[in-house]
Amino acid sequence: MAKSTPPEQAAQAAATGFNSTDSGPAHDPADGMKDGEGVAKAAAVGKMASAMPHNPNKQAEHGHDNALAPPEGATAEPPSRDATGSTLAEKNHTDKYGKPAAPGVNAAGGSLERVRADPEGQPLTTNQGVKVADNQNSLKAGLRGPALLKDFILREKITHFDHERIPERVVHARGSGAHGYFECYEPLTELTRASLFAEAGKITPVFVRFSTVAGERGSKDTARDVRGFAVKFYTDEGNWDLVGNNMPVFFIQDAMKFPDLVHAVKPEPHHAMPQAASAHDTYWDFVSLMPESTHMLMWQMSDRAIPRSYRMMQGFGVHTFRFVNEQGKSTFVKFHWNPKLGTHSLVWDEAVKISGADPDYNRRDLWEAIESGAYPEWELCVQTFTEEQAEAFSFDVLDATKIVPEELAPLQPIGRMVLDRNPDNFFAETEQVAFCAAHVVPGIDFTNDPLLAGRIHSYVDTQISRLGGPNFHELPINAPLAPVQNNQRDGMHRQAIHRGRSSYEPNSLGGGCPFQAGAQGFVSFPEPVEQDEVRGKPEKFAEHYNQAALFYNSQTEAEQRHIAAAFRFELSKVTVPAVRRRVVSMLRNASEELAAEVAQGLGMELPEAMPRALAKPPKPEVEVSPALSLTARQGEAGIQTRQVAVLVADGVDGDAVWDATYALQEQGAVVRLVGPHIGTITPGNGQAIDADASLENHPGVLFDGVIVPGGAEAAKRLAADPKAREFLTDQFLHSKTIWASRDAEALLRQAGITPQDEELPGIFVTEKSEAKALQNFISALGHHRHFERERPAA
Ligand code: HDE
Repeated sequence: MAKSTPPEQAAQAAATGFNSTDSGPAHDPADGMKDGEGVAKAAAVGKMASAMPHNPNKQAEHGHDNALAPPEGATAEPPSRDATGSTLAEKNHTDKYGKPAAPGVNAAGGSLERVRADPEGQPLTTNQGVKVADNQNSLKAGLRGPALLKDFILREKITHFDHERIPERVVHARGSGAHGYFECYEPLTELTRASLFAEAGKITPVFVRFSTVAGERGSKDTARDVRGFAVKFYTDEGNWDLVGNNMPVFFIQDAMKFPDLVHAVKPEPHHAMPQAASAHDTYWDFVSLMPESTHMLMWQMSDRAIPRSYRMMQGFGVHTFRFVNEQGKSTFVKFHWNPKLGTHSLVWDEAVKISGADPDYNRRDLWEAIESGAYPEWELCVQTFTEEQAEAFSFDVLDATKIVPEELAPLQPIGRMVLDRNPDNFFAETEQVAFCAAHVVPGIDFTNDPLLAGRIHSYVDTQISRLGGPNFHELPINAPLAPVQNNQRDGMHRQAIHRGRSSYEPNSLGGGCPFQAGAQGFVSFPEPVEQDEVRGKPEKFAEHYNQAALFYNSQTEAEQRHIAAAFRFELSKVTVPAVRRRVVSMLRNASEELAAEVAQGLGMELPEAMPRALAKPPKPEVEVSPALSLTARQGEAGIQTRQVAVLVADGVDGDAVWDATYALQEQGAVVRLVGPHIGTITPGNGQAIDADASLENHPGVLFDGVIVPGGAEAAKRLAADPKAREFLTDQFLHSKTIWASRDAEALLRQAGITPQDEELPGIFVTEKSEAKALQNFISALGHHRHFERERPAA
């Protein structure tokens, strides 16, 4: 018969065994044993582990009802802090290892404050904190002697420099970002349990990155391209990334085709040309074999693809998502961002010239607007509809090449986003930010859109190679404000130092923590699925042209003209005529008028219409939707942040210069005094003018409007300057607002502006610079463009 261990012997065993990191005694030490902290810790661990004689949640892991309402994980109160710690020695501290962990806190996350670095008043050091005495010279054997290998300071500096670059994004490599906040208008609790929509006035911090898609990191901003519009919401229930574009549809319907699309649009593999442009063979070859892209091509060939400013473009979530409320009820939702400044674009000739004059045009615009306090703002709107409504639509809401016209589901504004803070450091914030279509929060869920499915995988995967490992979520810009606690461990560049020895769940040695959150956590919407496993598309996906026609037919004449010109330009760059023919044959199914115009512009016969994938397309519910035109949103901000040039040269009417400048500035416009050179200009009256831009460094394409004030002498000088002529010609051809003094008549004529043109909208030529003329200029500038005067060839 086995004898039980006498108490003294047990105490003795405990005194040795409980301090061992290997095997231990058969019995928990008794409470209150005086054999040191190791024994006390062992007593506490034993007590905590005994509180979980089995996993009490096992039964609740089964069955449908439990799946919808998972139980909270089991925990046991630790009898002391030591019970869950990694080490008893944590109570010792130095400046480096600091104080013990605060219970429940992961200090690797949270606000960016914890990592800001400011060198004010500080000497230069190495990465090891050693002060550097001389930052000018490498260490040499004698002043003219060889450099020495032991120069650890030089080697550290150069080695770090050698590794400064990281891979650029596979797509959307070129981008610009800003911080800001989202403010909820009203509680949306009937629709969603997402905490950021729970209360009126609730503020959620955001980081936004706008981008082009095809170009490399250093490519121009004004390429004809889709723009990324990615928003990271740091909600109190975790990060939600709404990774959208400035166009509401996409080229393809299934993630399987994404690498093909991107290979086709990127520079061609043999000679790596063209940069940041879709105007080449492989792109048009691919899209013309993929007629589902027709709708997106209409958007991409429209002025939407050359936005005047990131601040003046819409954003779209593209896919249909789900809102899920507290009761688990789901509603389909589409997300739209509408800019307060309205939707405005460049024209193609202007975009091409800007790419030379200022390749950072959109980046600069965003930065300067925020620095000047003119914070860009968007309203977040949703379209919501039920599963039954969706089934009745003539198109499939899981098809990312289709919109839900606003006529079928109106926009409901639910909040606003303001960008009010530029990043401190482009690399640390804008470059390292990692958006991910899989980042959703409780209350927002996916649908079965097969394009979205691929995205849910792709984003995390790509960050692993771009940001060098699986811990990119710990980079300060990516770390959520909501606490992060899990059992993921290790990997490259780990920041968090995890206390305790359990890194698995369930556990009793960490008191059960971190425990599964149960119903308060993310519960996936239980969409019923019972079908054959197949590779294929639903029938409705086969209709490719109804919405391409809807888009084209909803545009103004000028917008339609621009679409035709864009197709003409892009296809003129295609070197294989068969590819051109194929595109035009595809366009015939969307708009005979457009196809004919493009064919004519390319000097080719109209080919047969492309055979349709769906012989008898359904009749669309909506054939014209005014909301699809850029003109539907003029904005509420008048001339705010619009760039106006006042041309100055020696002899200019100084009073007129300042009257115009002050009046425009008062209304929020940005005025630049543009001279033949920067620096001092001597006006005909008043004090000297300091020109802050020159005709050379700021050509006309960079401005939304121009004023040529009076002063015969100045007008003569400008008329003699080819750059001033080109300035006015571009302003005129790009349908911008021009106000010139009669003194500048010769300049106007040389710029191709005839006496008849002076009667056209947006052109003012006056004898004097009187206040009324200024008011006319300002109100015309508020219209942004005067396409009525556009010459068809422009
Ligand atoms: Fe992306 N996309 N994408 N995309 N996307 C990336 O992720 C991908 C798609 C979008 O500012 C990549 O971090 C797949 C649609 C934006 O950092 C990559 C598919 C929409 C950004 C990726 C799509 C987008 C990206 C490259 C089809 C609009 C830039 C670098 C299945 C709703 C985010 C990165 C930023 C970036 C994959 C299609 C928007 C490779 C597989 C549709 C705004 O993961």
